[in-house]
Amino acid sequence: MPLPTVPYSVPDLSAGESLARAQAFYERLNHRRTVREFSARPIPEGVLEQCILAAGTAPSGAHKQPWRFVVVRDPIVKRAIREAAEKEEHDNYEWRMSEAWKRDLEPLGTDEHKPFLEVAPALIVVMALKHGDEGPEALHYYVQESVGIACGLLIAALHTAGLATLTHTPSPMGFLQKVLERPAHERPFVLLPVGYPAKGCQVPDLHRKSLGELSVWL
Ligand code: IYR
Repeated sequence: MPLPTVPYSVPDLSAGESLARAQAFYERLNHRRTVREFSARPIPEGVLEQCILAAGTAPSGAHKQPWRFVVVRDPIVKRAIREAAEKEEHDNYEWRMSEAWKRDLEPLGTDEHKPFLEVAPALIVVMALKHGDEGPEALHYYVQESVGIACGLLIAALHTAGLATLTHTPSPMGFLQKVLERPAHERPFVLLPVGYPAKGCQVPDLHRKSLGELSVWL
């Protein structure tokens, strides 16, 4: 049965207003940087809730909304996550990652130590739902694509709210399911430490692809 429909339109912008908004949005997002040093400054009440609602506006396969956002603020849980993540990352840097991979990461200065997992006031663990909460017969479609889009919106929303994030993908991530006591159909997808950059925080002076490099127009 098709859903009932409701009227829909987009704001009727002039060409100039359209371009101005597109430019302003790009400039705002281009200011975003992944931060690895966080301060303990608390996040204002209600901000994470709004950003998660923004993430939940993402399109998804058959509108199944195959995501859940687990917000961790409890220092004991943050410490458990840090300990487990550092154990996995130790093995990654020690023997699981190729030499080429480690060389590629060198300019970014990452290593197996993840203090941000305890210092950042909140960690958002984005879960991809393999199927609906009702059970395996509640099928989900294009889960990776859908959750990936939701993560992009979440990162953009957090940035817009003046917060910094780090896109952390400890690997393998199975430990998160255990530490967070989540059911088996919730698969950790990405972990975002969220907060404010530490005083004197530095980020690598990296450059983004130009329009010519990142697009093809036919
Ligand atoms: N997961 C490891 C390694 C790592 C991999 C990529 I690709 C990065 O962009 C950064 C780090 C870690 O978190 O250190």
